[in-house]
Amino acid sequence: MDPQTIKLSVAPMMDWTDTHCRVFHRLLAPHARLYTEMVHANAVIHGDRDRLLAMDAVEHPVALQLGGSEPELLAQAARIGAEHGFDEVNLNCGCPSDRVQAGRFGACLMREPTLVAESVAAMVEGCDVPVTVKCRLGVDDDHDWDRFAHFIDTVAQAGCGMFVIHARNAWLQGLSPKENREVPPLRYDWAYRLKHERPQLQIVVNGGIAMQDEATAHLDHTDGAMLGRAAYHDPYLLHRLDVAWFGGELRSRGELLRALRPYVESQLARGVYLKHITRHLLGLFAGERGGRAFRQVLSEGAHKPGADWSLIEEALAITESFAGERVDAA
Ligand code: FMN
Repeated sequence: MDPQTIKLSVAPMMDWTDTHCRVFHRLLAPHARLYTEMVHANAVIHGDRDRLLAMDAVEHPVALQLGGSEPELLAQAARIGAEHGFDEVNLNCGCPSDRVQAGRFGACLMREPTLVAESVAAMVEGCDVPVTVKCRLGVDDDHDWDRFAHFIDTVAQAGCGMFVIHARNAWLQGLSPKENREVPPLRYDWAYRLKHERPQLQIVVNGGIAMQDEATAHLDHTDGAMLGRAAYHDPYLLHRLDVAWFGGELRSRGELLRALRPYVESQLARGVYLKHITRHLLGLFAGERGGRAFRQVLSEGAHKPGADWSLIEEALAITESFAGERVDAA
């Protein structure tokens, strides 16, 4: 995979990284790799593809994340995803929720390297885009480097050249998915060691990255940094990172948001409710003066019938009423 396109990425997040969110993130970060929410292979095959695989042409490079553990189904879903235009298909081996465990996919697959390797081999065979894996370091209290490395090597041999490492364990018992993103300690050094010992693999590190300097420091040891919650709650961080790493002019929040207008209006014309788009914009002024009012105007107004672009202008006007917006990389 082109190393430039994996330096910065936005994590797959259920209920969050839908197509509207990704179009917004693309505007902020023209060079980032974007990921869909996880879609189960069965849903891709039998479900409403127009909805589940909805994607706008501006989103590229964009990866479809699949859940599942049946090689044939995954292969079929990967083929459908690639034919739909996704640039990468990623297999979820990191999600710890009970629902996912019952279906025998997500993080519990870290205990089944052979099955993951068979799945990856089938997906590689079934589609013509790169197949990648997003995983944890291990499950429960399993902190065995050799077991982790064995998982990676087994899956790499099956044709996976890039791994996104959410650098903590998943605890399959006793923690909610939310706690599983916070409680198990982060071990970035495992992702670094993987890259150091297996330089032929592309390694993207993920988990708890919330500051520009921190994200930049990861590039000394890995091929890329993937941001999840911080990108969603403070999307301007994506813009700052994109400009810092790839060059270009830092644009103001207002300018960036106004560039979304043609998209918003085309979606409204198609019958999409404004609230489905504005819910992803709420954090744009996080930490800025007027940020709370911006959030409030958008979240309250977008639910009203007939809400349109003028609501976004109204929210922007509040932020602009505060003396001159800061665009420096604070
Ligand atoms: N990880 C996945 O691999 N697939 C998902 O569908 C997925 N859904 C998520 C939904 C939410 C709301 C959040 C907050 C996280 C989700 N994750 C999912 C985990 C993120 O991709 C990421 O690995 C995790 O949040 C750690 O990164 P962060 O600390 O930068 O947020």
